[in-house]
Amino acid sequence: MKYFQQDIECASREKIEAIQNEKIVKQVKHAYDNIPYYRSLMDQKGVKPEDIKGIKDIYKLPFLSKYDLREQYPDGLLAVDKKDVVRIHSTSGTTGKRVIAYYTENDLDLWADCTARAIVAAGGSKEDVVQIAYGYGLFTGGMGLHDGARKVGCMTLPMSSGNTERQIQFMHDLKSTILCCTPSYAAYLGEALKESGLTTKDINLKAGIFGAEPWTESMRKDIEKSLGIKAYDIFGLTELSGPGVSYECEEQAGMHINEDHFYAEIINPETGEVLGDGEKGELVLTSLDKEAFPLIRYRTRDICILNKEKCKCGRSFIRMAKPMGRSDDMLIIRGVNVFPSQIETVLLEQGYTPNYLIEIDRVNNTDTFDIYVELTSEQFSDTIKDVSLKEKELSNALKTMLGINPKTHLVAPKTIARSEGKAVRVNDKRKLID
Ligand code: DLL
Repeated sequence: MKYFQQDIECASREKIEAIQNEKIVKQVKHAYDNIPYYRSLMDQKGVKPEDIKGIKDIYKLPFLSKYDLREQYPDGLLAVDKKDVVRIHSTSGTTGKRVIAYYTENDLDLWADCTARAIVAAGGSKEDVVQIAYGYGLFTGGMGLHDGARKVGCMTLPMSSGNTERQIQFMHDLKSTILCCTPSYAAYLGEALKESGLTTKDINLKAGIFGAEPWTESMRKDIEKSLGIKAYDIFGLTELSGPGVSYECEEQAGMHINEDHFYAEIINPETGEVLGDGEKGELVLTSLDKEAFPLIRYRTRDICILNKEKCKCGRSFIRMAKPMGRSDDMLIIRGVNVFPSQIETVLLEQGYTPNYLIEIDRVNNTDTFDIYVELTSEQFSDTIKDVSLKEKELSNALKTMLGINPKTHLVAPKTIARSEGKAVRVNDKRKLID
């Protein structure tokens, strides 16, 4: 089995556009009729549902952002009767109010199709044992991949995140073939496998489906090596269902957007102007058929590029590049824009692990910028004599990438806390807001 739903995954452009044209007209009317807040936004913009005759008219509609979701917390954007809602999920955000996303039975069914497509694209079938080590609960990762694996007919292990020893034991004893978790947890499981005395030959894993946070190509190579697998990227966000907005195929060259369910645009985040093909900007997504929580032109804050070229895998869905950070992940240190993903790229290029912590503070009105990087046991014994030289070399490489000079600290193995879910890489101690 190469595709889960070949008729749509490999459909002609005309067919995909026809589906989008039909769905957007219905979806705008649904949101306008059932969400008073959305109706007022459209009224303010002077646009009526009748003005939307197809997907090409989408630019006429207002954007939605996290601001609107907070304003309307907890259910101001719910478009169906509560009795038709069968589940909620919520974001892990630590600032402001959490986002609550609502699902009808049909919403869950279509979402499961999306994650099932991702599992099949990663080589999954009824023969597979899928170990799900994303968190279960309010986070969408666990249940999102779970429902997809069930649809494919895989034997599904609902491990949730954490309890690393048990993860390795079940992986070995139950012969898991596909692992689903965050890339940082996958890297940790790779380390844990080695420490347990097992090698990749002792387990049956062939693939991993990793997402929920930015990760680099070098991190992909590290994980592929430490677990003996092919690592696939998967993208999504709670507001738009969860994992499965887009997924990678065997070409590993961008994630195919499930265009029958989501319409993607790239805009200039400052002006809101829609950008042309191949231009880098903020990803804006529209859910074309969500009943309970129909977000239209939602600004994700993820910075990425769309690619409309045909993929060798045979799927016709357009692809999005790995989002290498959100506009709100960006740190401004001494006035310079810094993305944690840039730091990670340098660390991996220089042969370090992706176990690091960025610490920023403000002393005498100047930002301090420290990066703690963990050494492996081998590096630790090799480096101990010339730590300060190595630290200087690393600071120089980082300066070339970032434009500013961090103070790097090479630290002993196992001194930086591991994450079982999304990694925490930044400790910003500056008190910039009272
Ligand atoms: O992280 C949904 C998810 C679960 C995706 C499991 C993939 C796998 P949220 O917690 O709402 O939802 O966070 C969404 O995470 O806007 C991106 O900034 C980031 N993100 C998600 N997937 C990727 C990825 C889930 N593959 C936010 N690469 C998004 C980079 C990602 N960033």
